[in-house]
Amino acid sequence: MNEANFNSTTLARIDIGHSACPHDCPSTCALEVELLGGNRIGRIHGAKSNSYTAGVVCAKVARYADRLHHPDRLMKPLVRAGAKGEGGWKEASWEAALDLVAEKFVAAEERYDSETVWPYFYAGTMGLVQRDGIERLRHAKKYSGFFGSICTNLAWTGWMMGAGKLAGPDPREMGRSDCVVIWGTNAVVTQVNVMTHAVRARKERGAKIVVVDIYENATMKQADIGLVVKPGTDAALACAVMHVLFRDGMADWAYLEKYTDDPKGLEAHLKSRTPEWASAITGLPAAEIEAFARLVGTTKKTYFRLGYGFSRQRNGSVAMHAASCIAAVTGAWQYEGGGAFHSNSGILKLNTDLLEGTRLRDPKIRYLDHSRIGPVLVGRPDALHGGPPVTAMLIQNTNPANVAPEQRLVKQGFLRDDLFTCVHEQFMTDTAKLADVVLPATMFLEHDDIYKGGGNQHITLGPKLVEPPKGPRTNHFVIEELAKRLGVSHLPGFGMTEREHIDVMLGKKGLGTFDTFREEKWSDQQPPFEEAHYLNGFGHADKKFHFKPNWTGQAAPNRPPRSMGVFGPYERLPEFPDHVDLIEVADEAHPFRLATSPARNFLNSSFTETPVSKAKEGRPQLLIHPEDALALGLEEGGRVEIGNTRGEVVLHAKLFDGIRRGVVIAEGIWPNSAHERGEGINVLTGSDAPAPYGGAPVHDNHVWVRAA
Ligand SMILES: Nc1nc2c(c(=O)[nH]1)N[C@H]1C(S)=C(S)[C@@H](COP(=O)(O)OP(=O)(O)OC[C@H]3O[C@@H](n4cnc5c(=O)[nH]c(N)nc54)[C@H](O)[C@@H]3O)O[C@H]1N2
Ligand SMILES: Nc1nc2c(c(=O)[nH]1)N[C@H]1C(S)=C(S)[C@@H](COP(=O)(O)OP(=O)(O)OC[C@H]3O[C@@H](n4cnc5c(=O)[nH]c(N)nc54)[C@H](O)[C@@H]3O)O[C@H]1N2
Ligand code: SF4
Ligand SMILES: [Mo]
Repeated sequence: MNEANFNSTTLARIDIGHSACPHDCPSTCALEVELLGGNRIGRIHGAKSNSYTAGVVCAKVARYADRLHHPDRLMKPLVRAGAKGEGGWKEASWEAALDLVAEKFVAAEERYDSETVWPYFYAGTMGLVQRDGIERLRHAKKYSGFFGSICTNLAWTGWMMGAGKLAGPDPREMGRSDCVVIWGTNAVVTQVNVMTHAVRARKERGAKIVVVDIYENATMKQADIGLVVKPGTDAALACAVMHVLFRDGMADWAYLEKYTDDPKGLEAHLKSRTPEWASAITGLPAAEIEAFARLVGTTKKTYFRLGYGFSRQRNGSVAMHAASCIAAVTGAWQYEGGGAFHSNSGILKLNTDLLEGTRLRDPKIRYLDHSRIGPVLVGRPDALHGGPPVTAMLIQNTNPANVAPEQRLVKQGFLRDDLFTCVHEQFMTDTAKLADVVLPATMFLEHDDIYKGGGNQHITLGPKLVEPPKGPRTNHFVIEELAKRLGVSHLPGFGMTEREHIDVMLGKKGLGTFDTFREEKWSDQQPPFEEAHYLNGFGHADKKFHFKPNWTGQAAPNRPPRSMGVFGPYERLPEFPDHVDLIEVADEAHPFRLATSPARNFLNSSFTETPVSKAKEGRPQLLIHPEDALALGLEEGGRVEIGNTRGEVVLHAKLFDGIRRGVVIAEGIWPNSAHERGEGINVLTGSDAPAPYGGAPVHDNHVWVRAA
C-alpha cells in the first residue's frame, strides 16, 4: 500500500482497474485505480484518456485507500442496545437484522398505513443502481415519496426558466474560450476539472478567468479578476452588467431578436439597474461592474460556468436565471467557447423505469420534502402533507442528522421513541448514531454500478474491482432482501443482479451491455455543436431563451409533484431578472450573514473520517474580516459563538480580509461531534422551502457573532 515500497519497475506492473468516482461531485471523474492484490488498492489517478477528466482527480480521492481500508469502517450489522443515541450496540447477523427491519416496517404500516414508512436516500453514491434502487422498494410498497430537493433544486429551477433544458455548450470548450467566468462555484475545491480546462484556455490563448463569489476562495486566488459580492446579491450584479451591455451597444440585437422572448422589455426594465444601483446592493465598486461588463461584452467567446453555490440562497433561482441571461444578451451562445453552462443532466438520461419501479408508483401516495426532514420528523402538519406521522425509515447514502437544515429539529425527530430507523452506512455517522439498526455498506470499488457526470458529458462504468471485506453488503442486496421479506420480490425489477440492471439501462440507450461497456469504459454523450449551443432554438416550446420566467408554470426537471404545490413567497419572484430581498437579511439582532461553503478536503459529510483530510482541515473555523473581529474583541484562533433563532454553534475565529465586512463563512460540514456541544453548523440553517420549488438555502443565514 505504501508507495515507498515500490520502485518504478514494480509500479509499472501494478494492475490498473477502471472506474468512476461515485461521490456527489459534478466532475464524475474517470478513474484509474492501482490494484495491489489481496483486495487492496493503492493510489487513484484520473484517466488521462478521458477528455474531460484529463488525468486529474482531487487529492482526497487520490488517497482513497485511506477510506476503503479505514479501520473504522462498519463491518457488522448492529442493533441498538440502550436508549437512542447513547451508543450502545449489539452485533447481529444479517438475517436477524433484516428480519427485524422488515418486522418493524410491517408493524408501522399496520398501525397507520404504508405512508408512515419513509425511505430516505441521497447521493452519497451517484451510482444509479446503488442509489436509486430504493425507489423500487418504495413504489412497490406504496411508502411515502421522496422529493429530493437539497442540492439541485434552487439551481436547476433558475436555469430551466431561461434555457428550458438542463444542458449547454460542451464543458471542454472552456479550454477554447477567451474568457471563463466561474460564478458561484469554488471549482478548485468542488470540481477541480473545471480548472483544468479554464487554465488551459489561459495558457494557450491568454484567456481571462473571472471568479464571482462571496469570498476570496481557492478558486478566486487563481483568477485574473475576482468579484466579491455580498451573499444573495448576484442578480443585481447580472442586471447591472446587462444594463451596461445595452447602454453601450454591446448587446447582440440580431441574436436577441432571433433567439429571445422579450429583449426590448428586458432593456427597458434594466434602464434603472445601473452599476451604481448594483454597487449599493452587491458591495462591488461600480467601476468593477463596468469593467466586468466591458470584458464580457467585448469578448464574444465568454463561457459562463455557473455553479450551485450562489443558488443556495432564498433568491437563488432568481440569481441563477439572471446570470444565465447575460450570455443571451451578448449572443455568446453562438460561438465555440461561448455561452452559459450549469449542468448536463438533461443529455445523460438513462431509462431507469425497471430499476426504480416507476410503473409500480401509485400517484395518490404523498411526497415528503428531503430538505424538510426536521419539520417532517417532529410532525409539523404542513410538512406531513396531510398524511400520518413518519414512524419507520430506511436511510441509504446520506447523513441527514449532519447535513440537513435545522439540525435541532432533525435530531429531536430521530430521538422519538415511536420512530424506527435503519441506517445503511459505511461509517458510524451522526445519523447512524441515532438509528435502531445499522447495516454495513460496501464502497464503490466493491460493487458494480454506472455513473453520469452532470458537469461533463460522460456515462462511465464502475465495475466491482475488489472483494468487500466480510460484513458490508451492497445497497442492492439490502433492497432485494427487504423486498423478499416484505412480499414484493415477485414484482418487475426485483430479482435481478446489478449487472442485469446495467444491461437493461445500456441496452435501452443503444450502448451495448455491461461487458461491452467494460471495454469502452465510458461513453461521450456530447450533442452536436448546434444543439449544445441552442442554435436550433432553446428548450421551451417557443424555442426562445426566456428573460421572463414562468416561475410557477415551468416544468422543471425537479419541480415538486403537483400534490405538494408551489413553495415560499413565489408571488415576489420578479417578472424580469432583478434583485429581490428574498434572503434572510441581516438585522439588528443578527448583524452578520453566514455562508457554509465547502471544505476542500471533505465532500459534504464524507472524508470527515479520513486522517489526512481531518488533519488538513484542522478544526471548525469561522472566517471573519479582521475589522469585524476587532470590533467584537475576537482574536485569531479564539472561540467564537454564532447563533440565530434556530440555535448556536461554537467555532474558532480565522481572521481573513478576503471577505466583506458583515459576512462570515464556516467552511465544511464537520461531524456534529467536532463542535462543542455536539451540534453541527446546520443548527443554524433554515428548513423553510424557498420559492418556487424548494431546496436548501444553506448559504443564506443571518446570525449574531460574539467571542465565546
Ligand atoms: N471538496 C468538496 N467538493 C465538493 C463538495 C464538498 O463539500 N467539498 N460538495 C459536492 C456537492 S454535493 C456539490 S452540490 C458541489 C457544489 O459545488 P459548488 O457549485 O462549488 O457549490 P457550493 O459548494 O455550494 O458553493 C460554491 C461557492 O459559492 C459561494 N457562494 C455562497 N453564496 C453565494 C452567493 O450568494 N453568491 C456567490 N457568487 N457565491 C456564493 C460559496 O462561498 C462557495 O465558494 O460540490 C461537490 N464537491
Ligand atoms: N451547511 C451545509 N449543509 C449542506 C451543504 C452545504 O454546503 N452546507 N450542502 C448540501 C448538499 S449540496 C448536499 S448534496 C448534501 C449532501 O449530504 P449527504 O447526502 O449526507 O452526502 P455525503 O456526505 O456525500 O454522503 C452521505 C453518506 O453516504 C454514505 N455512502 C456513500 N456511498 C454509499 C453506498 O454505496 N451505500 C451506502 N449505504 N452509503 C453510502 C457515506 O458514507 C456518507 O456518510 O448536504 C447538504 N447540506
Ligand atoms: S473531483 Fe469530484 S469526481 Fe473527481 S475525484 Fe474528486 S470528488 Fe471525485
Ligand atoms: Mo450537492
